[in-house]
Amino acid sequence: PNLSTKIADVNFDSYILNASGPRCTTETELHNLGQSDSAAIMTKSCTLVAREGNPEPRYKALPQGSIQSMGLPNLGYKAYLEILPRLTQYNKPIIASISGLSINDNVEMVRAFQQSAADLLEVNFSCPNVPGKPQLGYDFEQTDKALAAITKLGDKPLGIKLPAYFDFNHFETVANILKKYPVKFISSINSIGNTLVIDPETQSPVIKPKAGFGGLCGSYIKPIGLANVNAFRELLPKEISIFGVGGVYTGTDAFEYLLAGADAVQVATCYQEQDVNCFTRIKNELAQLLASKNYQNIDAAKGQLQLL
Ligand code: RRO
Repeated sequence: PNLSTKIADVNFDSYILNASGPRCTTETELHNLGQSDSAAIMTKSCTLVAREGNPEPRYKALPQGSIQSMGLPNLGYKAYLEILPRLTQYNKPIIASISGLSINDNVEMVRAFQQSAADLLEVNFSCPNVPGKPQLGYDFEQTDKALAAITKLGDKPLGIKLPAYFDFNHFETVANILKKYPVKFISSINSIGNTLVIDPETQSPVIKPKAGFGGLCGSYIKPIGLANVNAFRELLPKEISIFGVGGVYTGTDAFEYLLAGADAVQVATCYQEQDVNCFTRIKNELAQLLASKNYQNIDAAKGQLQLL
């Protein structure tokens, strides 16, 4: 089967790419993604100024995922503006992830990346791990205001990375805000913010920042990701593409997001715990599964969730 797909009218050679976060901060890591089977090169969310991030330990692998409070470690957006032209040799889409600490920061960075080698811009409305900074996507007034400011700065396809929502009123409210602006895609979901994992042996949290509160990732959050993708697929016009994110480790996981309506999937914890070979493996697994079900391509299976 053909695993190619489109996001915001940009062609992707396969359905599987890296999520912003793991192993996409340094130039070396980004070249590794270029040489891999990841369908695109997604960068770590950047800020105006370089950041070291939160104190360690700030990432802990768990039996079925991970918890982390990285705190936005990145090289600063100007470094990525310089690196991106050196990634065009891989002939795959480049997605710049932008995570300003204020609307003004996002305006400045979106403006700059509009003139860059990036093919798509993913603006992060859902970082849970900067002490004192709320997740933008949970403040609907600020979300509306931020979208008004960043969607009028140029023609590159712009999308936003959303937090998980847990109520139909919230799905509808967010969908109605998105529809007011030329948002070309959403990435759903970010880690589930402000969760707490406790080690009963040490009687301590497993990470240090924010008194142990961090973003929950991996298989634990797949049902939440599937619900968010499916709800937004029902509520948003087809012209808005959807990246499914959360708990993709296997071709079967990717297939579940495809049934829910995702146009492509992003891989975070699995890539962190394994390496770039995971993109090849998941791609092969998805191809085998689609073939066994007689689906010839991504579109044939997309949204084919069969309700009981
Ligand atoms: O760097 C982080 O702590 C981080 C970010 Br920016 C994000 O968007 N989501 C996340 O789980 N961690």
